This record gives sequence, C-alpha cells and structure tokens, in this order.
Amino acid sequence: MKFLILHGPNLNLLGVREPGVYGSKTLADINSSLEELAAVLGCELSIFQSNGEGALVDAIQAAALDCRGILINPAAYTHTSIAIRDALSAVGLPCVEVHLSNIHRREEFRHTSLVVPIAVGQICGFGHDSYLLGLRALYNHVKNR
Ligand code: CA2
Repeated sequence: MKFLILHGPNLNLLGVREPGVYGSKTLADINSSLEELAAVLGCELSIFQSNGEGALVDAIQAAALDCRGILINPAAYTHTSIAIRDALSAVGLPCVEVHLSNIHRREEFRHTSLVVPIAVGQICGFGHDSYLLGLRALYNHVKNR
C-alpha cells in the first residue's frame, strides 16, 4: 500500500527560517518521521515538495497510477487553489489535509480551505505530529473501507 505525501510552497524552509512560527524541525526531519511510521504500519511512501501549483497538480495526477491515498499540506494553496482541489477531486483518491499550525485560530484568510470539502478530513495545530496523525488516519481509512 503506497501513499503520496505532498508538501506545498515554502515548506522547504521549515526549520531554516521563522522557527518561532513553524518550529525547529526541518522538512527532512518530518519526512524521516513519516518514513519511520510507514515502516511500522507496513506501507510505502512517495514524498514530494514543490513551490509550484502546477507541479503539485502533476504529482496528484500521477498518484492515480500507483497510490491508495494522498496526505497533503497544501500550505498557502490551501486557501487559494481551485486547481489543487480539482486535481484531488478528479483522481478520487482519499485525501487527508494537514497543517502544522491551527489555521482556525490564525488570520481570517487562513480559516477557509478549498481542499477540505473534498478531503476525508483535516488535522491541524499539532506541529509535525499533524503529519503523523494524518498518515495514521489515512492508513486506517484506506484499510477499513
Ligand atoms: O500551518 C501550516 O502547515 C500551513 O499550511 C503553513 C503555510 C500557511 O500558508 C498555511 O496557512 C498553514 C505556510 C508554510 C510556510 O512555511 C514556512 C516555513 C518556514 C519559514 C517560512 C515559511
């Protein structure tokens, strides 16, 4: 069972810039924790980060070939991207949206997600644990359906 892990724009800067907002863990640290959890669960991951909307759409489309679900932190595209939402909707794979921060207690423009209406669910506010909780939730959802 393989899952696509997608990180959106600027998440490559995690741990490098603004550690006060998003924590000191790097994206590589988060990816290692996800790989460790995947080994425990017995699933495989394909991990991709891009700052480009089109590249994220391409990765979502390609996931239809060999993945059973998508774990995505669309970052700022959460609040703006109809293209990412349409791609997720088109491939029809179960999708879990995650965020490091609690987007609902931040600026009003972060309260809306264009992705969550077509996702299985959303996990936010737990720092890098949001990703681990999200992977467990996605795995359980796919296994039990
Ligand atoms: O809390 C999250 O995970 C977000 O998806 C992070 C996005 C933000 O636009 C969303 O509203 C919530 C921003 C990611 C930017 O990451 C940075 C990391 C280090 C330094 C600067 C930006």
